[in-house]
Amino acid sequence: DIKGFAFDLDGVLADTAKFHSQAWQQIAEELKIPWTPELESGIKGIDRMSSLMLILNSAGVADNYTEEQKEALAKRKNDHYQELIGTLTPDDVLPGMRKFLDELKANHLSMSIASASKNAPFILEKLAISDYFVGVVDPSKVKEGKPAPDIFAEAAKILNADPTTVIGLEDSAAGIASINAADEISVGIGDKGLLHEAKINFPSTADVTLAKVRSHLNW
Ligand code: B16
Ligand code: MG
Repeated sequence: DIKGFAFDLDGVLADTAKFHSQAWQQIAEELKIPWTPELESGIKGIDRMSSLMLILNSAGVADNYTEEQKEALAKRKNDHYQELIGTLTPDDVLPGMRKFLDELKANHLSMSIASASKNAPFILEKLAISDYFVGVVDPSKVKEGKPAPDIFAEAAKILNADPTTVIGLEDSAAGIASINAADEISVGIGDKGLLHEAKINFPSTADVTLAKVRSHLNW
């Protein structure tokens, strides 16, 4: 039986993936690094410093920067990102998701947040959805980020549920890998080609309903 749901945040509940992308693109432009579709999808789900390394490595220039310079670039990206997410309102919950949260709540299914983002609590506040969740994984307290299982494993602990009874929702390939490695049931939202390792796929957040999840799982 299913006991609860672990939600990714960026790209699943909030339309913040575009802000991460925008803030990183500005850094890439300054560094004269071309922005590619691989970077666009590659930064999804992975932590801040890993995102910077992915961008620098795409141009083979990671060794040109000292640790201090990398820290400064990551901080500058985050400052810009925080300006962008400061504009979020409750209307920025992705289509269908508030309704889905209400459905889960009405069915007494508990929910937690499994985001790689240190900005997650702030975003939940801005969207006015903090109260749906029993807890938020603190990504600075887990050993390894996505695609490692740690973040989703911790999300199941917060739900006080066996991982096999937890459904994880994700928009990134790294996140689906994390859910599968944690032995949870993976739901991919977005490009099926990119998220082919998910157990269930939905083209967009607007397509996700409890009834459809139930029927896919014969639950
Ligand atoms: P921050 P998620 C992830 O959030 C984003 O997808 C990823 O692009 C970002 O680098 C990461 O959070 C860290 O975010 O810089 O705010 O700590 O998709 O796991 O909710
Ligand atoms: Mg995401």
